[in-house]
Amino acid sequence: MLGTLILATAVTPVLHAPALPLPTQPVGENTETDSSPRPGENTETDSLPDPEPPASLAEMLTRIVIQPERYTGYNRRDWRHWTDDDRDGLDTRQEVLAAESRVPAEIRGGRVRRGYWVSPYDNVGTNTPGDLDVDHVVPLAEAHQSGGWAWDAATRQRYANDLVFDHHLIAVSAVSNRSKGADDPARWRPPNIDILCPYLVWWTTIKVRWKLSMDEAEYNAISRYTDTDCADTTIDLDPATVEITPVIRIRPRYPIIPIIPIILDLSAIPFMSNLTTGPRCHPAYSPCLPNRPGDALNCGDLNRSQRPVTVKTPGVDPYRLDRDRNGIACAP
Ligand SMILES: [Ca+2]
Ligand SMILES: [Ca+2]
Repeated sequence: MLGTLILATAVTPVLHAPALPLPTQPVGENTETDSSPRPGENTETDSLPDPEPPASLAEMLTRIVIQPERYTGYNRRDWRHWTDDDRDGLDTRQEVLAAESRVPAEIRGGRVRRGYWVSPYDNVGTNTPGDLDVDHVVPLAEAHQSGGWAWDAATRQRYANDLVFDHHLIAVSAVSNRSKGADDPARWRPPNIDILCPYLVWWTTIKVRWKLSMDEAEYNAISRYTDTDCADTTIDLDPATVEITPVIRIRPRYPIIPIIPIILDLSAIPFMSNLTTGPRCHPAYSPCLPNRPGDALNCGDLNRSQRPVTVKTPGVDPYRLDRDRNGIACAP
């Protein structure tokens, strides 16, 4: 990855993880199992100047706009990820795995087959890529609700595949990533205490780079560490921000329905029928999950209040959340 951002601490290095024994089990081939603000409100923060490196966490936070987040309209499919932008045969996930392996990664057929990784969230080591998720440190759902809702498709794709900042995407144990879900630091922080300050700096840096806002609880959860635990954690930022292309489009979200003087049965009109009878919550799940056509939701899109998910009827699981088919999915 192109490392233009460097994490440093003035007193105690905090980025390294304790040495762990190398797992000794053989690595089988192909073991990888991929595993609000009001509408129209502008979240752009173009007026902010780029920070001068190095910046402390407290300084980084001064560049953040605090405002309510927008919890509607997110669809993971709008954020095209795992592209191969440099056309070298490795998609973004494979690029991250190859870059973060602590030994030279074995690559065949466009996939990383073997290496050695230590998941920073929980200090778990593995040489099996299938044990790992490549995590968006600021999840796609969080990016959507804190400003990405206004971006065009190309900007979302660049965000979803950002390899410029080394800590935008990181390889972590699938278990730790599932516990994180789409939570921000108000609700989830890594269990490995050694990585807490770097994590908060990565999180804040990503929000600054991509001009994303924070909600008040999120901001407060991070700022409580700025003068104590993380006071000495700094980051070099050069360059700071990326180009954001908002969707510049002023037109109604739904087709304009001509005014009909007398409508006795709205369900006779297909579009109106959807509006009047379509359930907001997907009928297969409890608690309420958004009702979207197709496979358009995964556990990483859910907030803590939405997990665990109960599959009401065994086997009826359109989003394929319940991998072990026990009726409970996305357990924290
Ligand atoms: Ca590539
Ligand atoms: Ca948030």
